[in-house]
Order: sequence, then structure tokens, then C-alpha cells
Amino acid sequence: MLHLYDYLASGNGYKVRLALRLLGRPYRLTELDILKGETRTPAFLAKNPNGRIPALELEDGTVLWESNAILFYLADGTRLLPTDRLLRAQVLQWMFFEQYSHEPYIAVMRFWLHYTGLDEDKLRQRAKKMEGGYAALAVMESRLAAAPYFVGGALSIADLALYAYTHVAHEGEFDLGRFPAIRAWLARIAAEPGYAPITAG
Ligand SMILES: N[C@@H](CCC(=O)N[C@@H](CS)C(=O)NCC(=O)O)C(=O)O
Repeated sequence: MLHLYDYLASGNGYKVRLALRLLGRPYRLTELDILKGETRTPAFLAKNPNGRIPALELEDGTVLWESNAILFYLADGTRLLPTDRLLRAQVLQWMFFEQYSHEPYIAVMRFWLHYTGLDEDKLRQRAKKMEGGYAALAVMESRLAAAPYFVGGALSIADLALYAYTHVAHEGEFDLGRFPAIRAWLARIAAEPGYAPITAG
């Protein structure tokens, strides 16, 4: 059985849990408390030398890490990843966008406000983080005003990758009030059969 190492509040972990749920794939869950350094133990570093969740241990013992790589592996051959070459590249385009232009702003603000608090250094970075997050949301809004999903008119792992931290963006003090297309897309995903909230194991 697939074995997921995760921390329930993590959006990166939630991407993987949501894909597993939507695909109906059973899995075993081991929770690691990132706030207590449980991803930095020798035992876990032997699984992911980068010391971070999520990590997915496959049936043959191979451990895959990096949330979007795990999504790509799970989705291959399913409705969550198109077969067309250009559409697959567009899925990757949005997943790289998520990691470079979205997560470092929206996920980080949420983490600071909810888990670490804001020290002087973080307070200095706050305006830039908010600016970067809103820039990412504006890019998403313009795409979703023209199409129901990011790629090919159907739900894909590009949507799951971006959903994870967007649906909790308010926890980072981002206001989605001026992004109606994003809010409609969030509702479409939450209505998917098999959907489970971020707090579900
Ligand atoms: N790019 C990675 C980011 C993974 C990541 O930052 N994980 C965080 C939780 S969201 C973590 O494990 N932090 C614990 C630590 O750094 O010790 C991914 O998408 O999987």
C-alpha cells in the first residue's frame, strides 16, 4: 500500500491527499510534526534527504518527494493528467508557477501568521509577500475568467496544486473578495466526488 508521510496543516501535503482521495487510492498515513523537527530525524532523512513532507513511499520502497512530482506520478494514466503533449506541458507550466510564483507568498504568509508568528525580519518582508501573493492571484483570476479549469477544460493536477494554498489564502490574510472566478473555481473543486478537507487524514 502507498505510505504517505505528511503534516495535516500542510498545503503541499494536502495536494497529495486530495489527489489520492479523488482517485480513490487507499494509503497509509504517518503524521510528522514539522514544528517539532520530526522531518529532520536520521530515519526520515534517509527517506527524504531534503527533510520535508510530503513524501510518498511506493509499494516497492521507492520514496518520492516534492508534492508536484508526487502528483505527476499519481495522475499519470488517470483523468487528472491529459495525454496530449501540449496539455501535459501546460499542466507542468501551472505547477511550476505554483511553486515559484504562488507558494512562496501565499503559503509562507499563512505559515508565518498561523504557525511561527511575525518577528521583525518577517514584518519587513510582509508587504513584498502580500504583493507577490496578489500578483499570483491576479494571474489565476485572468485564466479562470476564461476557462473553468487551468488546462484543457477539465480538472487536472494543475488545479489541485493551485487549490491547496489558494483555498486557505485567507489564513494568510489574502482577501479573495475581488477574485470571483477564483472563488467559483474553488467551489467547483470542493464539489468533486471524493473531496475531503485539508484537515482530513
Ligand atoms: N517544494 C516542496 C516543499 C515541501 C515543504 O516545504 N514542506 C514543509 C511543510 S509545507 C516541511 O516539510 N517543512 C519542514 C521542514 O522544513 O523541516 C514540496 O512541494 O513538496
